[in-house]
Amino acid sequence: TTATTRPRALVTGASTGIGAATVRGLRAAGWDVVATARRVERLEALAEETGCTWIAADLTVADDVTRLAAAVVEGGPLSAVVNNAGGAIGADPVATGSPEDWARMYEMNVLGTLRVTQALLPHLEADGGGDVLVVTSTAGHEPYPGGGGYTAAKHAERLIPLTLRQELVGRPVRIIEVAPGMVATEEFSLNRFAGDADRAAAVYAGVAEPLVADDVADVITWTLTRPAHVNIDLVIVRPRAQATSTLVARET
Ligand code: 8X3
Repeated sequence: TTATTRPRALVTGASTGIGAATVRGLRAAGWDVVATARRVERLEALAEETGCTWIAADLTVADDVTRLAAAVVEGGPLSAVVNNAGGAIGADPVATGSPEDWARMYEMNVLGTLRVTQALLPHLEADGGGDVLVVTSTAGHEPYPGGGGYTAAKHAERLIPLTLRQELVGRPVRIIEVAPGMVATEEFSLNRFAGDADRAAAVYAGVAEPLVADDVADVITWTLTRPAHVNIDLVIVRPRAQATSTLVARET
């Protein structure tokens, strides 16, 4: 890599929410960005809007990740992988949560990040190094009632950056975790509650000002644009109205 090469990132979960905002943020900061998600129409619209490129992939399918990684490598040097794809299913207590839901959340959040990271690490280390960023959650730091399978998956997911940072110490790779709390995005809570708009809206009801996707994208862009010797290990970011997963100030 020469000093004049533009940095280039892969952003997963780019069709909406924090992922789409991160594509916009990095593009605004002058990066080349490859966006990936399952929904082609969303990726096409984002490419039209931001000038990013895109590759459709389902990160729960190993062959898709292999194909994605090959196309990313083909496209040139890579400065960062932003592992943002993930999500929650339901808010059942441990006593009644479905093992299938727990497995799906593990697949999406943990194994998706693992596959993408494994596939692209060698390429990140080439050409002077690069960054692995994982968007986890405050759910990866504190359990809460009804968090069950999601908090379990997010705790497991954050073991990927925590372990990698030890395994790769001294190598030209920065390992960054960004853990957002309450972020009002278009789809996170809607997906969690299987399209139940009332339940999704209740998550943010009365909260003075939840974070929005751009707030988190801004943090992500900041961590990636520090000088190469500066590794931002972890940023926990919540709205001012939130102290913990369950202690949230609401206007009633
Ligand atoms: C989302 C934060 O509190 O809904 O990752 O688990 S929370």
